[in-house]
Amino acid sequence: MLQARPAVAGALAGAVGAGVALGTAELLAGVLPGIPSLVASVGRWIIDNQPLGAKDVMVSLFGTNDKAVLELVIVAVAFAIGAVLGIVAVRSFRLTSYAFLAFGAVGFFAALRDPSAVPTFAVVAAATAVAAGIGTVSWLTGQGGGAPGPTGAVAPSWSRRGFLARTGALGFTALVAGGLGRRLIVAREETPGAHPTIPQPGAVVTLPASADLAIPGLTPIVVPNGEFYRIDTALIAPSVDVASWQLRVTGMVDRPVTLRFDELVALPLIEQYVTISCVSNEVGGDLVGNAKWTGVRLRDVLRMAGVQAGATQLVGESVDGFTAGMPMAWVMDPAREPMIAVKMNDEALPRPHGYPARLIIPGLYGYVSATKWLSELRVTTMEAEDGYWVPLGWSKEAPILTQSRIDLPRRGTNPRGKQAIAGIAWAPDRGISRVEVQVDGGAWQVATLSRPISSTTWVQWKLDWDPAQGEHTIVVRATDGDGITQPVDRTPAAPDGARGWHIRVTSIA
Ligand SMILES: Nc1nc2c(c(=O)[nH]1)N[C@H]1C(S)=C(S)[C@@H](COP(=O)(O)O)O[C@H]1N2
Ligand SMILES: [Mo]
Repeated sequence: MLQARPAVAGALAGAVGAGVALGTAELLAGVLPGIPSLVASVGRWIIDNQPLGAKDVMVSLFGTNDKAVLELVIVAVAFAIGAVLGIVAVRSFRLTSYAFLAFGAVGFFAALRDPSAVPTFAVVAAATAVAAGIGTVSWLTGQGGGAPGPTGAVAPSWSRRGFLARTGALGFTALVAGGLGRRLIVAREETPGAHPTIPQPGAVVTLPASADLAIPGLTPIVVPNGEFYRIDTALIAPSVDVASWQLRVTGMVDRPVTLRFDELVALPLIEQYVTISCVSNEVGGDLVGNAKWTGVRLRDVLRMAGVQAGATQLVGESVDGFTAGMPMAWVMDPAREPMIAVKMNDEALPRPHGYPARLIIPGLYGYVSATKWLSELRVTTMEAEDGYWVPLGWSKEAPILTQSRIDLPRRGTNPRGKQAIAGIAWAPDRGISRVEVQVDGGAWQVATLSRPISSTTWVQWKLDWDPAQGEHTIVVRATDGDGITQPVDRTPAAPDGARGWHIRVTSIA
């Protein structure tokens, strides 16, 4: 095989070598917590250095699968580079070895940016992965090991079938190792973090009766943690150790403060329902959710440090370097209660949602407020610093815009008979005062609202409907607590949130 088609065989061997290297790295990352996934580390590096508008393109093409696609592309590129290196190996094995080493180094340095990485572990993981990759290419091509033949090459005397069988077996093993490693990583992400006992909050909030219209198929008023939308730049949620976690308050303060987790939750605890939304949520989209958050008052912590006059911005930084910046005036406005949340719907914050502590600021989009895996509160000025997404073209200030969404009837075809047109509407923290529905261009009809939990949360709305057979067009618009109705004209999500009425075309059978 190798003698007959050296380029094809080399390419196969190289691609499998790259696969073995990645599979080894992923498995090690799955088994040992201090070792970050090389693929995810490289992905994160790409995300942090993305060109303007790249995220919008990815999200518009792949929705919330954008990160999975990014990782697949990284793996595919690694295979392609491996194939080229395999061809090179047949001529110069040394060059291929150096190239593998170089890629191992790139992976290692990318991994070091992960705050949970233990550098010595990461070195060992990268070295093991590189060695496994080089060893694979060496074995499959017969280069680099054993006594060099007269031409400097000792191609194995395997038959074509023998070569393909070995290549296939190694490739398969690499796939299994990589898949297993990824499963272990995801399992770790889903394992709830330990919590030192959190005292009961002083005042407990309960759902008012009729807060939920309880219509089958309609989004529930409180979204369970497992179904809550997730958006962040982390390919794998940081696994923070609560025992060594600290929150620092720095910048324009009288006394910088550092709090351990037990010190944080020793402060008075409060609960509130708050609807949070992603600025990337298109009209009709599902990047929005409502949960009960338990935590401490952000202003209590800021008061411990003493915010100095002239401070106009608060930046929340996460353990993995993400930042969200918000106006200090928004945080200090007594009309709302910004919080450092440690629980979500009565459970410890799930790792994907920011364990052990995150910010929840009523009324602001997530990217300018809701820092997960919170590690630092920086008191500064608006001019001094931009949060993560601002240089990428998103607004520096971004209150959540009023939105309404139709959940029922569903897209496509629906059965005839009496049913509800229903959905949700939100305008935190102005509240929703009215929702109107228009069917087939008729008069606007006022929908029934669920009893609002508070002005920081969304409401459900419904309108009874007994449709005739055929196609129908339904439009919804909401009016917020200030009496301002959503504008009809659609705008894209960038730079400060999507505007426009949600329209659903449905066909009744
Ligand atoms: N550390 C960190 N916090 C973050 C983000 C992030 O990328 N990293 N993304 C923000 C954005 S854009 C949104 S919309 C919310 C989403 O919170 P959720 O995933 O709990 O729904 O988290 C915010 N907090
Ligand atoms: Mo977001």
